[in-house]
Amino acid sequence: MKKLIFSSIALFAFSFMGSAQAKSDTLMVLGNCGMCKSNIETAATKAGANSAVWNKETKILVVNYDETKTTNLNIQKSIAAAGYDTPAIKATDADYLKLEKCCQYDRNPKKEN
Ligand SMILES: [Cu+2]
Repeated sequence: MKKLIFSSIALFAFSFMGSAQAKSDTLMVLGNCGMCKSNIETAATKAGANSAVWNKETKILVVNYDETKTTNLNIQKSIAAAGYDTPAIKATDADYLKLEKCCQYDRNPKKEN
């Protein structure tokens, strides 16, 4: 019985430690449609996010991740590689052009190139 109590305390402490590393961030990511939503969310989870929810109307992506497993920047890199500009990383033109026509969102019209 003592052993059982001890292991449940250990388990509790362990899960508490785990949650201390959980992080939630919001990122502005431009996109158009439901396909963009799945592209963006898939890219974020591929980079190690535990969950990713992008809102088509607000263009806000909410990611939850474990800081011991991935980083905000990692997630942004993955999203940029999928063709979407993020606050820290701009997608390359080549990656942007790989998007379906309907997904080629209006990029900053003042971009220089
Ligand atoms: Cu789209």
